[in-house]
Amino acid sequence: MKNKIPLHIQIVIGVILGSLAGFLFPQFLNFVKIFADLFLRLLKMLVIPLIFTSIVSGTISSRDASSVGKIGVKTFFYYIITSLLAILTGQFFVNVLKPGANANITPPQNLDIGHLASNFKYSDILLKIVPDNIVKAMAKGDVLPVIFFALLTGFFILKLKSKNRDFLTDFFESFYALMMKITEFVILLAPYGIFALLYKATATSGFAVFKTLLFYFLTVLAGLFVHFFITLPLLAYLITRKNPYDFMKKMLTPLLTAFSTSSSSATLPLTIQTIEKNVGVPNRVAGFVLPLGATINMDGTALYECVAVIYIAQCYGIHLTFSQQAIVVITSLLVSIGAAGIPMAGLVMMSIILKAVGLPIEGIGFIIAVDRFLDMFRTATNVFSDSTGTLIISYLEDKENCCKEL
Ligand code: DAS
Repeated sequence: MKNKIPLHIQIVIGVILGSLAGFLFPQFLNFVKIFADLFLRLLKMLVIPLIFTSIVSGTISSRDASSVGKIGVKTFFYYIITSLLAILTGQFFVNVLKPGANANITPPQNLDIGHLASNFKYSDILLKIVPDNIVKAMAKGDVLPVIFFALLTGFFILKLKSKNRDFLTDFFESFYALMMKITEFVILLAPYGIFALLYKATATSGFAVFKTLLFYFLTVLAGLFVHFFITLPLLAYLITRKNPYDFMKKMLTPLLTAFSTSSSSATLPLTIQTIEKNVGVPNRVAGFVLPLGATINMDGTALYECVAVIYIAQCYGIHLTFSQQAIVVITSLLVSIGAAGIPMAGLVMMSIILKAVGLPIEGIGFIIAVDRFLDMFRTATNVFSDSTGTLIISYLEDKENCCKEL
Protein backbone atom coordinates (compact mmCIF):
# COMPACT_ATOMS: atom_id res chain seq x y z
CA MET A 1 0.00 0.00 0.00
CA LYS A 2 2.42 2.66 -1.25
CA ASN A 3 1.15 6.23 -0.94
CA LYS A 4 2.60 9.09 -3.04
CA ILE A 5 2.34 11.65 -0.19
CA PRO A 6 5.12 11.23 2.42
CA LEU A 7 3.88 9.84 5.76
CA HIS A 8 4.63 12.97 7.78
CA ILE A 9 2.66 15.13 5.32
CA GLN A 10 -0.26 12.71 5.58
CA ILE A 11 0.01 13.00 9.36
CA VAL A 12 -0.12 16.81 9.21
CA ILE A 13 -3.25 16.53 7.04
CA GLY A 14 -4.75 14.03 9.52
CA VAL A 15 -4.02 16.40 12.42
CA ILE A 16 -5.56 19.44 10.72
CA LEU A 17 -8.64 17.70 9.31
CA GLY A 18 -9.20 15.63 12.48
CA SER A 19 -9.00 18.56 14.86
CA LEU A 20 -11.21 20.81 12.66
CA ALA A 21 -13.80 18.05 12.11
CA GLY A 22 -13.93 17.26 15.85
CA PHE A 23 -14.42 20.93 16.70
CA LEU A 24 -16.99 21.65 13.95
CA PHE A 25 -18.96 18.37 13.90
CA PRO A 26 -18.65 16.77 17.37
CA GLN A 27 -21.95 14.93 16.84
CA PHE A 28 -20.17 12.07 15.04
CA LEU A 29 -17.97 11.32 18.07
CA ASN A 30 -19.47 7.87 18.80
CA PHE A 31 -18.77 6.76 15.22
CA VAL A 32 -15.26 8.23 14.89
CA LYS A 33 -14.31 7.07 18.41
CA ILE A 34 -14.44 3.46 17.13
CA PHE A 35 -11.56 4.18 14.71
CA ALA A 36 -9.53 6.00 17.37
CA ASP A 37 -9.89 3.02 19.72
CA LEU A 38 -9.11 0.56 16.88
CA PHE A 39 -5.85 2.38 16.09
CA LEU A 40 -4.82 2.39 19.77
CA ARG A 41 -5.61 -1.34 19.99
CA LEU A 42 -3.48 -2.00 16.88
CA LEU A 43 -0.56 -0.21 18.59
CA LYS A 44 -1.04 -2.21 21.82
CA MET A 45 -1.35 -5.47 19.85
CA LEU A 46 2.23 -5.08 18.59
CA VAL A 47 3.99 -4.31 21.85
CA ILE A 48 4.78 -7.74 23.33
CA PRO A 49 5.77 -9.62 20.13
CA LEU A 50 7.81 -6.61 19.00
CA ILE A 51 9.65 -6.31 22.33
CA PHE A 52 10.37 -10.05 22.48
CA THR A 53 11.63 -10.48 18.90
CA SER A 54 13.49 -7.14 18.93
CA ILE A 55 15.52 -8.07 22.02
CA VAL A 56 16.18 -11.70 21.02
CA SER A 57 17.33 -10.75 17.50
CA GLY A 58 19.34 -7.82 18.91
CA THR A 59 21.10 -10.07 21.43
CA ILE A 60 21.93 -12.79 18.90
CA SER A 61 23.06 -10.22 16.31
CA SER A 62 26.57 -10.54 17.76
CA ARG A 63 26.44 -14.21 16.71
CA ASP A 64 29.15 -14.91 19.29
CA ALA A 65 28.49 -15.67 22.96
CA SER A 66 32.04 -14.79 23.93
CA SER A 67 31.65 -11.22 22.63
CA VAL A 68 28.32 -10.95 24.44
CA GLY A 69 30.22 -12.01 27.57
CA LYS A 70 33.36 -9.91 27.16
CA ILE A 71 32.04 -6.69 25.59
CA GLY A 72 28.48 -7.37 26.71
CA VAL A 73 28.88 -6.28 30.33
CA LYS A 74 30.50 -2.93 29.36
CA THR A 75 27.87 -2.44 26.65
CA PHE A 76 24.85 -3.07 28.90
CA PHE A 77 26.40 -0.89 31.64
CA TYR A 78 26.83 1.97 29.13
CA TYR A 79 23.27 1.53 27.80
CA ILE A 80 21.69 1.63 31.27
CA ILE A 81 23.72 4.69 32.37
CA THR A 82 23.08 6.79 29.26
CA SER A 83 19.40 5.83 29.07
CA LEU A 84 18.91 6.76 32.72
CA LEU A 85 20.78 10.08 32.22
CA ALA A 86 18.48 10.81 29.27
CA ILE A 87 15.33 9.96 31.22
CA LEU A 88 16.39 12.06 34.24
CA THR A 89 17.19 14.98 31.87
CA GLY A 90 13.68 14.67 30.43
CA GLN A 91 12.16 14.38 33.90
CA PHE A 92 14.00 17.56 34.97
CA PHE A 93 12.75 19.64 32.02
CA VAL A 94 9.13 18.43 32.14
CA ASN A 95 8.91 19.15 35.89
CA VAL A 96 10.60 22.55 35.64
CA LEU A 97 8.87 23.78 32.46
CA LYS A 98 5.48 22.05 33.22
CA PRO A 99 4.32 22.20 29.54
CA GLY A 100 0.92 20.62 30.33
CA ALA A 101 0.09 22.76 33.34
CA ASN A 102 -2.55 24.96 31.65
CA ALA A 103 -4.26 22.39 29.43
CA ASN A 104 -6.95 21.64 32.11
CA ILE A 105 -8.37 18.66 30.26
CA THR A 106 -10.99 16.78 32.32
CA PRO A 107 -9.70 13.29 33.09
CA PRO A 108 -11.98 10.25 32.68
CA GLN A 109 -13.88 9.33 35.90
CA ASN A 110 -12.49 5.91 36.76
CA LEU A 111 -8.80 6.84 36.94
CA ASP A 112 -6.64 4.76 39.29
CA ILE A 113 -3.50 6.88 39.26
CA GLY A 114 -0.25 5.24 40.23
CA HIS A 115 -1.95 2.19 41.70
CA LEU A 116 1.44 0.51 41.29
CA ALA A 117 3.17 3.37 43.06
CA SER A 118 0.98 3.50 46.13
CA ASN A 119 2.93 0.75 47.86
CA PHE A 120 5.93 0.97 45.52
CA LYS A 121 8.93 -1.03 46.73
CA TYR A 122 12.12 -1.52 44.70
CA SER A 123 12.05 -5.17 45.80
CA ASP A 124 8.78 -5.49 43.82
CA ILE A 125 10.71 -4.60 40.67
CA LEU A 126 13.24 -7.36 41.36
CA LEU A 127 10.51 -9.92 42.05
CA LYS A 128 8.59 -8.84 38.94
CA ILE A 129 11.67 -9.43 36.77
CA VAL A 130 11.31 -13.22 36.98
CA PRO A 131 7.87 -14.36 35.79
CA ASP A 132 6.29 -17.46 37.31
CA ASN A 133 4.60 -17.97 33.95
CA ILE A 134 6.08 -16.23 30.88
CA VAL A 135 2.94 -16.85 28.79
CA LYS A 136 0.78 -15.20 31.48
CA ALA A 137 3.27 -12.29 31.65
CA MET A 138 3.01 -11.84 27.87
CA ALA A 139 -0.78 -12.11 27.97
CA LYS A 140 -0.90 -9.43 30.71
CA GLY A 141 1.54 -7.19 28.82
CA ASP A 142 4.09 -7.25 31.67
CA VAL A 143 7.15 -5.74 29.94
CA LEU A 144 9.77 -6.47 32.62
CA PRO A 145 9.55 -10.29 32.64
CA VAL A 146 9.21 -10.37 28.85
CA ILE A 147 12.46 -8.38 28.50
CA PHE A 148 14.20 -10.63 31.04
CA PHE A 149 13.05 -13.81 29.25
CA ALA A 150 14.01 -12.34 25.84
CA LEU A 151 17.56 -11.47 27.04
CA LEU A 152 17.96 -15.00 28.49
CA THR A 153 16.62 -16.52 25.26
CA GLY A 154 19.00 -14.50 23.08
CA PHE A 155 22.00 -15.20 25.27
CA PHE A 156 21.42 -18.98 25.45
CA ILE A 157 20.64 -19.33 21.75
CA LEU A 158 24.29 -18.33 21.28
CA LYS A 159 25.30 -21.18 23.60
CA LEU A 160 23.51 -23.88 21.58
CA LYS A 161 25.12 -26.34 19.15
CA SER A 162 25.52 -24.68 15.75
CA LYS A 163 22.63 -26.59 14.09
CA ASN A 164 20.06 -25.45 16.69
CA ARG A 165 21.69 -22.03 17.08
CA ASP A 166 21.52 -21.30 13.34
CA PHE A 167 17.90 -22.50 13.11
CA LEU A 168 16.75 -20.34 16.04
CA THR A 169 18.82 -17.37 14.87
CA ASP A 170 17.14 -17.52 11.46
CA PHE A 171 13.74 -18.05 13.11
CA PHE A 172 13.97 -15.05 15.44
CA GLU A 173 15.53 -12.77 12.82
CA SER A 174 12.67 -13.70 10.45
CA PHE A 175 10.07 -13.28 13.23
CA TYR A 176 11.50 -9.81 14.04
CA ALA A 177 11.46 -8.86 10.34
CA LEU A 178 7.80 -9.97 10.22
CA MET A 179 6.92 -7.91 13.32
CA MET A 180 8.65 -4.87 11.80
CA LYS A 181 6.63 -5.32 8.59
CA ILE A 182 3.34 -5.52 10.53
CA THR A 183 4.35 -2.46 12.59
CA GLU A 184 5.23 -0.54 9.42
CA PHE A 185 1.76 -1.43 8.07
CA VAL A 186 0.09 -0.18 11.28
CA ILE A 187 2.16 3.02 11.09
CA LEU A 188 0.89 3.48 7.49
CA LEU A 189 -2.56 3.70 9.09
CA ALA A 190 -1.27 6.42 11.46
CA PRO A 191 -2.75 9.35 9.45
CA TYR A 192 -6.24 7.80 9.75
CA GLY A 193 -5.72 6.87 13.41
CA ILE A 194 -4.42 10.37 14.08
CA PHE A 195 -7.45 11.91 12.33
CA ALA A 196 -9.74 9.89 14.63
CA LEU A 197 -7.70 10.60 17.78
CA LEU A 198 -7.51 14.34 17.10
CA TYR A 199 -11.24 14.38 16.21
CA LYS A 200 -11.94 12.70 19.58
CA ALA A 201 -9.61 15.09 21.45
CA THR A 202 -11.15 18.29 20.03
CA ALA A 203 -14.73 16.93 20.06
CA THR A 204 -14.39 16.23 23.81
CA SER A 205 -12.12 19.06 24.98
CA GLY A 206 -11.98 21.65 22.17
CA PHE A 207 -8.57 23.04 21.26
CA ALA A 208 -7.23 22.76 24.83
CA VAL A 209 -5.06 19.89 23.59
CA PHE A 210 -3.20 22.32 21.27
CA LYS A 211 -2.79 25.07 23.83
CA THR A 212 0.27 23.43 25.31
CA LEU A 213 1.43 21.16 22.45
CA LEU A 214 4.15 23.53 21.21
CA PHE A 215 5.43 23.90 24.78
CA TYR A 216 5.56 20.08 25.05
CA PHE A 217 7.41 19.86 21.71
CA LEU A 218 10.01 22.39 22.91
CA THR A 219 10.37 20.60 26.27
CA VAL A 220 11.26 17.31 24.54
CA LEU A 221 13.66 19.14 22.20
CA ALA A 222 15.35 20.88 25.16
CA GLY A 223 15.97 17.51 26.82
CA LEU A 224 17.22 15.89 23.60
CA PHE A 225 19.48 18.90 22.91
CA VAL A 226 21.17 18.62 26.34
CA HIS A 227 21.61 14.87 25.99
CA PHE A 228 22.90 15.06 22.41
CA PHE A 229 25.25 18.06 22.67
CA ILE A 230 26.30 17.97 26.34
CA THR A 231 25.78 14.67 28.19
CA LEU A 232 26.98 12.20 25.52
CA PRO A 233 29.98 14.30 24.35
CA LEU A 234 31.01 14.92 27.99
CA LEU A 235 30.84 11.18 28.76
CA ALA A 236 32.88 10.35 25.65
CA TYR A 237 35.51 13.00 26.50
CA LEU A 238 35.82 12.00 30.19
CA ILE A 239 36.51 8.37 29.22
CA THR A 240 38.42 8.58 25.94
CA ARG A 241 39.89 12.12 26.05
CA LYS A 242 39.06 12.32 22.33
CA ASN A 243 37.36 15.42 20.92
CA PRO A 244 33.67 14.41 20.97
CA TYR A 245 32.65 17.11 18.50
CA ASP A 246 35.19 15.86 15.97
CA PHE A 247 33.60 12.45 16.47
CA MET A 248 30.12 13.96 15.98
CA LYS A 249 31.27 15.57 12.71
CA LYS A 250 32.64 12.23 11.45
CA MET A 251 29.26 10.59 12.25
CA LEU A 252 27.21 13.32 10.53
CA THR A 253 26.02 11.16 7.60
CA PRO A 254 24.40 8.41 9.71
CA LEU A 255 23.06 11.03 12.14
CA LEU A 256 21.34 12.94 9.32
CA THR A 257 20.12 9.63 7.85
CA ALA A 258 18.65 8.68 11.23
CA PHE A 259 16.99 12.11 11.40
CA SER A 260 15.41 11.82 7.96
CA THR A 261 14.43 8.12 8.11
CA SER A 262 13.37 8.09 11.80
CA SER A 263 14.66 4.52 11.86
CA SER A 264 17.74 3.34 13.80
CA SER A 265 17.48 -0.04 12.08
CA ALA A 266 17.44 1.45 8.57
CA THR A 267 20.46 3.61 9.47
CA LEU A 268 22.41 0.74 11.10
CA PRO A 269 24.44 -0.42 8.05
CA LEU A 270 25.58 3.18 7.45
CA THR A 271 26.39 3.72 11.14
CA ILE A 272 28.59 0.58 11.19
CA GLN A 273 30.36 1.44 7.94
CA THR A 274 30.97 5.07 8.97
CA ILE A 275 32.29 4.35 12.46
CA GLU A 276 34.68 1.71 11.10
CA LYS A 277 35.91 3.79 8.14
CA ASN A 278 35.86 7.36 9.50
CA VAL A 279 36.71 6.67 13.15
CA GLY A 280 38.68 3.42 12.96
CA VAL A 281 36.58 1.33 15.35
CA PRO A 282 37.20 -2.42 14.70
CA ASN A 283 34.29 -4.49 13.35
CA ARG A 284 34.63 -6.80 16.41
CA VAL A 285 33.25 -3.94 18.54
CA ALA A 286 31.07 -2.07 16.00
CA GLY A 287 29.49 -5.34 14.80
CA PHE A 288 28.26 -6.10 18.33
CA VAL A 289 27.56 -2.76 20.04
CA LEU A 290 25.73 -1.06 17.15
CA PRO A 291 23.21 -3.80 16.17
CA LEU A 292 22.42 -4.44 19.84
CA GLY A 293 22.17 -0.70 20.50
CA ALA A 294 19.90 -0.14 17.50
CA THR A 295 17.36 -2.45 19.12
CA ILE A 296 17.80 -2.02 22.88
CA ASN A 297 19.59 1.31 23.50
CA MET A 298 17.30 4.25 22.76
CA ASP A 299 18.20 7.27 24.88
CA GLY A 300 16.08 9.65 22.78
CA THR A 301 13.05 7.41 23.02
CA ALA A 302 13.50 6.90 26.78
CA LEU A 303 13.72 10.67 27.35
CA TYR A 304 10.66 11.27 25.16
CA GLU A 305 8.56 8.57 26.90
CA CYS A 306 9.27 10.10 30.33
CA VAL A 307 8.44 13.66 29.19
CA ALA A 308 5.31 12.56 27.29
CA VAL A 309 3.77 10.58 30.19
CA ILE A 310 4.36 13.33 32.76
CA TYR A 311 3.06 15.91 30.24
CA ILE A 312 -0.13 13.86 29.76
CA ALA A 313 -0.61 13.73 33.54
CA GLN A 314 -0.13 17.52 33.68
CA CYS A 315 -2.75 17.98 30.92
CA TYR A 316 -5.24 16.15 33.13
CA GLY A 317 -4.22 18.34 36.08
CA ILE A 318 -2.68 15.33 37.83
CA HIS A 319 0.51 15.80 39.89
CA LEU A 320 2.58 12.59 39.89
CA THR A 321 4.34 12.01 43.22
CA PHE A 322 8.02 11.05 43.43
CA SER A 323 7.29 7.31 43.57
CA GLN A 324 4.80 7.58 40.72
CA GLN A 325 7.47 9.36 38.67
CA ALA A 326 9.95 6.64 39.70
CA ILE A 327 7.59 4.14 38.03
CA VAL A 328 7.59 6.33 34.91
CA VAL A 329 11.41 6.48 34.92
CA ILE A 330 11.89 2.72 35.33
CA THR A 331 9.16 1.84 32.82
CA SER A 332 10.57 4.37 30.32
CA LEU A 333 13.94 2.62 30.62
CA LEU A 334 12.38 -0.81 30.08
CA VAL A 335 10.16 0.36 27.24
CA SER A 336 13.11 1.98 25.45
CA ILE A 337 14.91 -1.40 25.64
CA GLY A 338 11.98 -3.04 23.91
CA ALA A 339 11.18 -0.35 21.32
CA ALA A 340 12.05 -1.34 17.74
CA GLY A 341 14.28 0.80 15.52
CA ILE A 342 11.53 1.91 13.17
CA PRO A 343 9.41 5.07 12.76
CA MET A 344 7.08 5.89 15.65
CA ALA A 345 8.14 2.81 17.65
CA GLY A 346 8.29 5.04 20.71
CA LEU A 347 4.61 5.85 20.31
CA VAL A 348 3.72 2.16 20.08
CA MET A 349 5.35 1.62 23.49
CA MET A 350 3.69 4.62 25.16
CA SER A 351 0.61 2.63 26.24
CA ILE A 352 2.80 0.45 28.49
CA ILE A 353 3.92 3.37 30.69
CA LEU A 354 0.49 4.99 30.76
CA LYS A 355 -0.95 1.66 31.95
CA ALA A 356 1.85 1.21 34.53
CA VAL A 357 1.02 4.55 36.16
CA GLY A 358 -2.75 4.25 35.68
CA LEU A 359 -3.14 7.10 33.16
CA PRO A 360 -5.69 6.71 30.32
CA ILE A 361 -4.26 5.52 26.99
CA GLU A 362 -6.40 8.23 25.34
CA GLY A 363 -3.69 10.62 26.55
CA ILE A 364 -1.76 9.51 23.45
CA GLY A 365 -4.18 11.75 21.53
CA PHE A 366 -2.59 14.82 23.18
CA ILE A 367 0.89 14.14 21.81
CA ILE A 368 0.35 12.14 18.62
CA ALA A 369 0.08 15.24 16.44
CA VAL A 370 3.79 16.02 16.83
CA ASP A 371 5.08 12.47 17.45
CA ARG A 372 6.34 11.85 13.91
CA PHE A 373 8.41 15.08 13.99
CA LEU A 374 9.85 14.45 17.44
CA ASP A 375 10.69 10.94 16.20
CA MET A 376 13.30 12.45 13.85
CA PHE A 377 15.13 14.13 16.73
CA ARG A 378 14.89 11.17 19.11
CA THR A 379 16.10 8.68 16.45
CA ALA A 380 19.16 10.85 15.74
CA THR A 381 19.79 10.90 19.51
CA ASN A 382 19.38 7.10 19.68
CA VAL A 383 21.94 6.57 16.91
CA PHE A 384 24.37 9.10 18.41
CA SER A 385 24.17 7.31 21.78
CA ASP A 386 24.84 3.93 20.09
CA SER A 387 27.81 5.47 18.21
CA THR A 388 29.22 7.12 21.35
CA GLY A 389 28.90 3.80 23.19
CA THR A 390 30.81 2.07 20.39
CA LEU A 391 33.58 4.69 20.61
CA ILE A 392 33.82 4.31 24.41
CA ILE A 393 33.79 0.50 24.39
CA SER A 394 36.31 0.37 21.55
CA TYR A 395 38.59 2.64 23.63
CA LEU A 396 38.13 0.49 26.77
CA GLU A 397 38.92 -2.65 24.74
CA ASP A 398 42.14 -1.27 23.24
CA LYS A 399 43.30 2.09 24.62
CA GLU A 400 46.51 2.09 22.56
CA ASN A 401 45.11 1.53 19.09
CA CYS A 402 41.60 2.90 19.53
CA CYS A 403 40.05 5.12 16.92
CA LYS A 404 43.20 6.23 15.08
CA GLU A 405 41.16 8.62 12.92
CA LEU A 406 40.17 10.81 15.90
N1 DAS B 1 12.05 5.71 15.49
C1 DAS B 1 12.70 4.98 16.59
C2 DAS B 1 14.12 4.60 16.17
O1 DAS B 1 14.28 4.16 15.04
C3 DAS B 1 12.71 5.79 17.83
C4 DAS B 1 11.31 6.05 18.37
O2 DAS B 1 10.29 5.76 17.70
O3 DAS B 1 11.24 6.55 19.51
O4 DAS B 1 15.05 4.74 17.00
